[in-house]
Amino acid sequence: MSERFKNLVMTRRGMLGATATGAVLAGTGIGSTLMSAKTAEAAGSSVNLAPGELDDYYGFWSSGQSGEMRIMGFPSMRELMRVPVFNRCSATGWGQTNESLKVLTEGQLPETNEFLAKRGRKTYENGDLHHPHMSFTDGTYDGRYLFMNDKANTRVARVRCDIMKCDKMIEIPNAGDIHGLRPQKYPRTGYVFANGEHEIPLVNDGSILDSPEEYVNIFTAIDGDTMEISWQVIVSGNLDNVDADYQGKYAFATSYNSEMGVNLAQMTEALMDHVVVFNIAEIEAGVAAGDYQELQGVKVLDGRKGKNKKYTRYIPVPNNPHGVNTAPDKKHVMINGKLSPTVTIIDVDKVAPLFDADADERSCIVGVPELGLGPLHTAFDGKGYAYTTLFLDSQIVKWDIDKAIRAYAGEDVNPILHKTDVQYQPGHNHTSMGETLEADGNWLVSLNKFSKDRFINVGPLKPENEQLLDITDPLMPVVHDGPTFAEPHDCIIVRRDIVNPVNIYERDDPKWADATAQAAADGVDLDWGNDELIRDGNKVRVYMSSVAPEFSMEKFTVKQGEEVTVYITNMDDVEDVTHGFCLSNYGIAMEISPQETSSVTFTADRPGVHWFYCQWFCHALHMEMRGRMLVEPA
Ligand code: CUK
Ligand code: CUA
Ligand code: CA
Repeated sequence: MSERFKNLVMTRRGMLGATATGAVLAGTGIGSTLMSAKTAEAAGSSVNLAPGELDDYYGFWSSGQSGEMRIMGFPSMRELMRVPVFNRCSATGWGQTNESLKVLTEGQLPETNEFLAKRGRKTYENGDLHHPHMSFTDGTYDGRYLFMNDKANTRVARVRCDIMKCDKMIEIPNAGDIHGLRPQKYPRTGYVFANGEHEIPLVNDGSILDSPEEYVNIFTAIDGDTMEISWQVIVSGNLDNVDADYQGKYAFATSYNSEMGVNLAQMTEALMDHVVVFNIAEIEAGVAAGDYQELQGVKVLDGRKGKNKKYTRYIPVPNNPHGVNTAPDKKHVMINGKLSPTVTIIDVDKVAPLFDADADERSCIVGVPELGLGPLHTAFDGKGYAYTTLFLDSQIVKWDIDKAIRAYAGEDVNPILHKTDVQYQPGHNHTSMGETLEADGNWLVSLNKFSKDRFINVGPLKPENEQLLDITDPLMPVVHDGPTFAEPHDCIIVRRDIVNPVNIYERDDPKWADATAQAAADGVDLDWGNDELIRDGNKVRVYMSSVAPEFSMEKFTVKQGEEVTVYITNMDDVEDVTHGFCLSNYGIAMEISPQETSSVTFTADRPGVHWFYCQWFCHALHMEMRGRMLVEPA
């Protein structure tokens, strides 16, 4: 693009942005059209990276009902990778390889295994991934793991940041549909907190429907290192979102259904719902003292209202609240009001007294700024400002935390600094490093639920729209629109020096430990890539390797009805030379990245010659990289 044309485009974009926010600007007295155009241009230079330029941040994106996690380059908003987690993946074989099936099934509940087996399946085939969050050490990201929830099938998964693959997944017993998820920020993760959103009978055996008083919701603490459940707490009301403090003392969870209603009218009946505060030290003491019942192998404590004030407290807030966000000032927790146009500010230092017998639960509230319609989530810049999404107003509102607190104390100050229109109906927003002590105040992304007219029409199903705002500018101009497929809810933006994935697998990666052990038992050393076909009763194990552009085996023969496992080791130790194994008309395909071993098991029930070919373009002779499986009829 020529300089002249670039300036023209930028100026026009800046002008449009200024027009869109014109009404809001008029009220604040900040800025002008000229200033907006100028900053959009300046910001544009770092958003629109030139070919070959690298991003400053990694973005880790949820994909909602697509079930995968996505890696974005940020701020360019280029989608870099899709990491299959709760979904199936045709490219990588996630959900099909033995290595992925182990991850997907080892944490499944016995009753789930039984239920799925009746449908001829080993694991769920869908997921709904809402909240990806990185492990913390001392209040900031440490680059070890990413944790994420599956609302659809009540699961929590972990992704290893060194290889960017899911290595653990557990189904949470007793709870109904995990929604909110956040790791402990201090001293480290530690616990991963997970909210059961949908209330169910405590023993959900089909004998109870219309006795909602026997329904419960469950808060779960998972050990992020082992991915085992540490404890659960029964609560009153449901649980929506959660966040942890920077002291390592509490977790805070919103409840929009404190009514324990089972339909819309009942769930929105009360003007006040609540935030549940979990006292981690007291809960740990309760576990140590044996104050729990054991349900499906988990220690479950009773933290319902009025039952045991040591474990939980219930802070009344308006009204069907949604997001919970702890500010990097280490002190304030924002509760986003959703049906109330307010955010409720909790002071963490005022929470301890709530656990005294007759304390007023609202005494920890130090501000309730009225921000606009439909506040859902709040992000931070580390400079004392907060940025809240207004779903109904389709705006991001920037406000001053200190002024909001002073206004609540009676001073005549307006905490609202600016509102930027977004297109349209934002859910989560997120700032660069914004949920850590290293919040840097550079960028904000608004994850908008509707794109409407922002892109050329693709039919009745529209993409969502993610917009990038430059928050170094007081006018917060929108500097980029990006369509995404169903349906990122949440994301985190992590400085790139924190994330250091490998380029090539280490041969002793635990991912394929089972394959290594089986090979050793069969006298095969996978590291040397030797070919072998082992017949073991009705089972056949085929070991081969790949070096571009050839599989080490040109052909192999099995009999109809035999259970065949193909193990392939990619002997290439060259960066970016991934091979695949696709077995035609068998519905089988998998990824084998440099120095990786992958395996897949299937029944050879279809006679004939079946080509297997490499489906990852790896070499000038990639098309020739193929071999034959002969299945002899029984
Ligand atoms: S939730 Cu979707 S907009 Cu699942 Cu974090 Cu708020
Ligand atoms: Cu190997 Cu394509
Ligand atoms: Ca409610």
